[in-house]
Amino acid sequence: MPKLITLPLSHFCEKARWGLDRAKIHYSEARHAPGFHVYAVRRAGGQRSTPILATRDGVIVDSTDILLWANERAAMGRELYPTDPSVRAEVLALENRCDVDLGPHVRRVIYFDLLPLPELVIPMMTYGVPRYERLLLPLIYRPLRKLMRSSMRIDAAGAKRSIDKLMKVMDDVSKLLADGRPYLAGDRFGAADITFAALAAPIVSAPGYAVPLPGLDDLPSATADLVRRVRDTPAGAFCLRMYRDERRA
Ligand SMILES: N[C@@H](CCC(=O)N[C@@H](CS)C(=O)NCC(=O)O)C(=O)O
Repeated sequence: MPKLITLPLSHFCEKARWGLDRAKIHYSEARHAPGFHVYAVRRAGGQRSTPILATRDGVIVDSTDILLWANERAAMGRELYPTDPSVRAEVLALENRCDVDLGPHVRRVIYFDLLPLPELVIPMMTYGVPRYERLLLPLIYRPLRKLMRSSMRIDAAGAKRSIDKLMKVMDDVSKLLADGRPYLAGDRFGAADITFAALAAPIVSAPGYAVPLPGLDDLPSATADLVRRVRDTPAGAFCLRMYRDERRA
């Protein structure tokens, strides 16, 4: 059975997980706490980034490649990409745009706001991981946080720039949706919707995400204001609708 190695809070991992679930692929998931994930990823043949999917065909080390792999093996009617070449190109372009211009910026903003709050973030980082990782993470949290801040350039100026970047994607997706289309590309739910919704989920605190995300009352007030602002856009509402209607479908 293919094995998906993930970080519980990672939205790129959620994208891969959603794609596999949607395609009705049987797989197992191994969740690891940050830091500990490196050993699991290396053991499975990856470098350090998650998600990775270990399969009989080899190791797949990128969320888009995992979705393409799942598409080839999808149950009938559960394909993630359209067959029409022009719609497929549209889906891939949207997916790439979200991977580059949305995912990393959502992550930076969320970590900038939440890394100072270990009591909020550690339970999310350790949701579903092996017990010893859950027990050890608090002990390594401070140096880990320092490393995360420097490797992802998480600072006030970066977070501010990332808010602008992610709001630009929200604006563009809202414009796409303005013609009343039910899905982002083509007439069926698929990879573009999964990618956008999974990568936006942490910034709208979407119910139904891989780990329970904080409610508005549990977030620092500036973060809660941003979540409200994003939820109020058509794109934010679309993300919530995809979680409500399609995540478990
Ligand atoms: N382009 C990659 C991005 C994956 C990515 O950024 N993964 C992050 C989590 S959101 C990660 O594993 N970071 C930990 C690390 O690199 O050690 C994909 O689509 O799979």
